[in-house]
Amino acid sequence: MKKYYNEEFETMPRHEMEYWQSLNLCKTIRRVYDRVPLIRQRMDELKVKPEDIKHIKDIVKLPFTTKLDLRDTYPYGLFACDMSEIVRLHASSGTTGKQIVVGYTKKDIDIWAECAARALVSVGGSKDDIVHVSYGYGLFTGGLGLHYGAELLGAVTLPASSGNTNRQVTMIKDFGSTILCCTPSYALYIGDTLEQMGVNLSEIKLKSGLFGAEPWTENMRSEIEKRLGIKAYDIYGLSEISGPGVSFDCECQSGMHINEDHFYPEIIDPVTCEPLPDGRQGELVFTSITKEAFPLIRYRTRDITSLSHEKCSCGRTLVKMSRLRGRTDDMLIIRGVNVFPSQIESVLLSLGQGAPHYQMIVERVNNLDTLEVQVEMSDELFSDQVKKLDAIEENISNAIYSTLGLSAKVRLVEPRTIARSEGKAKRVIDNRNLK
Ligand code: DLL
Repeated sequence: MKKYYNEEFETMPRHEMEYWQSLNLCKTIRRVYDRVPLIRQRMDELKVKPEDIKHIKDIVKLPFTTKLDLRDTYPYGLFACDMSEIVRLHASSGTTGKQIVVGYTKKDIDIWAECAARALVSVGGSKDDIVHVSYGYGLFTGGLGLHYGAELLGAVTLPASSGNTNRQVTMIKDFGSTILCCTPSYALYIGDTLEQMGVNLSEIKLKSGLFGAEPWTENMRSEIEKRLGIKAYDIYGLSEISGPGVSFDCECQSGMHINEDHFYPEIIDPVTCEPLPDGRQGELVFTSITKEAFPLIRYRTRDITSLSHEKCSCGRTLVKMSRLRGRTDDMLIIRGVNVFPSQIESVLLSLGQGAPHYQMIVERVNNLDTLEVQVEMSDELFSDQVKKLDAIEENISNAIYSTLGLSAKVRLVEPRTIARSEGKAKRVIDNRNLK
């Protein structure tokens, strides 16, 4: 069985990788400067010409791109090729404003498929697998991204899409799916459904899963591994850069290798925009150095992570990014305390109380923020002894206070009462009407 999909690039020595990146950055900058008016204007303002970019390290001379730029140039303003060369469009809805539209040429699609295939091989996939794709198909990149990766690998590709969870379980069992691809919250939902349908783990052949598209935690990883009897791996991507496969976990499960021969990463301080060294958490910035249709230059993802160039025992030399901490924009500030939903999730899972289904409800009462955390009880916990429930709520509330310094009202709710998501989970309901 292959250990790498593309050994040459996945294990490339650093100096060769830098040479490749430099070459491709120069080509991309020339292309973008000639074809994308906004970037040309920004570079002219900074007095940077394409010929000033000779090495990948020169990237710091270039202007940043933000989501606002994508909205302002909607729909095709940042495309760097003719529409006749585009073979696919994807779009991301986002929570506010216009959606953003991303185009791919045939070559862009081939590269994306290879990135997804690298991820599948990294989690033990081969042409002998049945890859069950339960990410949504459509404008969202999850479904089609892994679909093309699995087909490129020569695996049996099952385009299950999301939804109809009983049927998903039946397919997993009857068709013998071996690799599951979906959001981590949906993986847990599938786990619940397996249990409810009385399907035993010995009746299914799943061995691993590629879970991403939303923040999750190490505790959630253990929970999925236990419930589905598999190894659970993280996969990252974003519509603007490429769908799933921008980076992926390897067998070490200790950070995701970035396909940096296509997507060059930097970490910056989100306030000062200064580059940060390995190990420091900050905002992830990507430059797509091989894209034809939609090459973004120093795109600020708003995702928070850190990079590591340390040697990985899987043999890959591709730089690793740590599990995502959240986004600069899903960080809630509640009574001055910065809170990421993933921190609440960690607390809940570390207590081992309640199923990892929760929702945070933020209100503003008399100018004061309040946080209520609704936690769904597991069936075992479900009990009508009010005293016991009170004690559990208090215990969770204390743990949130001691970890985050934030007092929260905790309310246990009955099993299966928090709306399940078939895609990205909605963890926060913010009723504060903040601008
Ligand atoms: O979520 C692409 C994708 C599909 C990735 C399937 C992985 C698997 P968007 O809808 O554009 O694209 O959302 C991108 O989702 O900026 C992150 O904030 C978040 N995200 C994606 N993967 C992860 C992950 C797809 N593994 C946004 N962990 C990104 C945490 C993730 N957050």
